[in-house]
Amino acid sequence: MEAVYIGLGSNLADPVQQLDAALKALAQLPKTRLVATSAYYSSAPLGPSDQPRYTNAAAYLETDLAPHFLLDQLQAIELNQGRQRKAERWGPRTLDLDILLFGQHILDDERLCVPHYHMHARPFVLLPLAELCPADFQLADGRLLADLLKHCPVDPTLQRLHTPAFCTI
Ligand code: ROI
Repeated sequence: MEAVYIGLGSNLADPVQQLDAALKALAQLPKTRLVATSAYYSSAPLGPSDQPRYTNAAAYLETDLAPHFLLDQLQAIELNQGRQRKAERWGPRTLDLDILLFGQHILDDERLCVPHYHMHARPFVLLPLAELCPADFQLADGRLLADLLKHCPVDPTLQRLHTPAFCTI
C-alpha cells in the first residue's frame, strides 16, 4: 500500500457539493482506502481574477493502484463531474483532482509530476495537506513540509470552512 495525498479544488457548480461528491468517488476507488480528509478551505482564485472563489481540500488515501492508473481514475472522476478541458490556462473548473504526493515516488513525465510541481507556492494546497500529515513530515525529495509552509506566500483571502462528513482524523 502506498500513502497518497490528493489535492481537490472546485470553483463552479456548487464547489462544496463537488468536493463532497469527489470524496465519495475517491472512497469507492478499487484497491484504495480513503483514510482521512482535511477541512474545506475557500480562497480567491490564483491566476485570472474574473472567476469565482475556489473551495479546496486534501485527502489521504492508501492504495495499491499504480500512479498513472490512479491518475486515469482521477481524470474519470473529473469528467464524470462535468470537467471540461478548455484552452484557457488557469480557468475555472468544476473539479480538479491532483496527485500531490505518491509514497516515496518521484515522477516527472508528460502526465504526472510528483511531488506536485506548484504545491510549495500554494497555501490552498499546503494548509489542507498539513492537516493530514505529522509535523515532521518529509517529502520524497527530502523537503520538509514545515519548511514549505514557512516559505509559502501568505494568502489573506484563505478561509477555513467546515470539515466534511468523511473526515476521520
Ligand atoms: N486558485 C485557488 N484559490 N484554488 C485552486 O484550486 C486553483 N486552481 C487552479 C488555479 C486556476 C491556478 N487557481 C486556483 O488551477
